[in-house]
Amino acid sequence: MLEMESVTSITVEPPPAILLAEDDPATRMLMTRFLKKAGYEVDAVSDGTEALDKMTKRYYPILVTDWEMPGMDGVALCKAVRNLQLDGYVYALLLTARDSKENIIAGLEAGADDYLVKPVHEPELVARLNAGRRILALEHSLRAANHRNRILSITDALTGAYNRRYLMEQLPREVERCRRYAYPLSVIMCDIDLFKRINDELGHAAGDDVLQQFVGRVQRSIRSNSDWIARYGGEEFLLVLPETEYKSGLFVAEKVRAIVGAEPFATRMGEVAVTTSFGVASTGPNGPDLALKVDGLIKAADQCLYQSKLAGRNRSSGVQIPNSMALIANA
Ligand code: GH3
Ligand code: MG
Repeated sequence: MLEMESVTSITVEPPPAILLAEDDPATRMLMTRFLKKAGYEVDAVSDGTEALDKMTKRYYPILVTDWEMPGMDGVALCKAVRNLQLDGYVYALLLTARDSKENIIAGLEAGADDYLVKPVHEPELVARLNAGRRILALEHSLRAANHRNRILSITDALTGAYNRRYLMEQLPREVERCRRYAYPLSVIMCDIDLFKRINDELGHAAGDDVLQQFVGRVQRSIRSNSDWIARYGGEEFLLVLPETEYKSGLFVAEKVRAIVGAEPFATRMGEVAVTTSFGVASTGPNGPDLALKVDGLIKAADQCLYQSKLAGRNRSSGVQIPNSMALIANA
């Protein structure tokens, strides 16, 4: 069960790192002392250009910048920071001796979130940074929620495998990548044998247990950093194996077949023996040609799966799709 993150978690999170840009050495030292005393990790620089350079190399959630500095000033720095693609939001606090309304408006419009009029009053600085941390915590929880939603939207809720939406989004990319780098690609259509009988004899919930455990067994037997499995339909799954040629694809299918068949599955209604049939479709060793589309690859795997079923189930069949375009080009 996923838990919502609480905004109040800022009390337990360590204080975020601060980048301080201040050209006056005495103020820089004083500010660094204030910030460190409040528990922050501080990197201090003396101008806007240096600050911007540091910002591109590391993510600082909080920027405290003086307005007037030689070269790039604080306002230009805020503007530039807003145009960077960073890992998260930067809360920008502008220090200024200019406290006229026009100046404050100009600073906020340039991208500063808040301002502090010099000379800096230490408790006010700490209070304003705490307000900034509340904004950062909100942004953090929003990002985390977006990430969770993305995961949910591409995952099959029952088995934890990727869902069909992800498959149809990601497989064309895999095909394209293998084409560009001339790597082979194999896909394996897997279908649990006589699954309807398991449902009929043990009930739908026990059938669900089998589906879950099937995916678990498959995931434990493939390369976790490159291979992946998606639920294609009810009890049909597609295994995607980048950089895998035909022979290895068949080998993986046989390995998974052995792992599924080796031990019965423990369902809530007792143990049940499960077998699976496989259809492997692979590109040539130098990757897919221009004519090969995802639909063709899946269809080829499906036809091989059908052959496995016809031949008596609990087996693997496969095909290496000929490079038709290469043949034409060579002719
Ligand atoms: P074959 O060996 O030819 O593949 O036979 P089969 O019984 O596995 O194939 P069939 O297509 O006849 O039956 C598939 C069954 O899978 C029917 C359907 O009710 C069941 N099924 C589909 N999705 C789910 C699910 O999420 N949970 C459960 N428990 N069963 C499902
Ligand atoms: Mg089946």
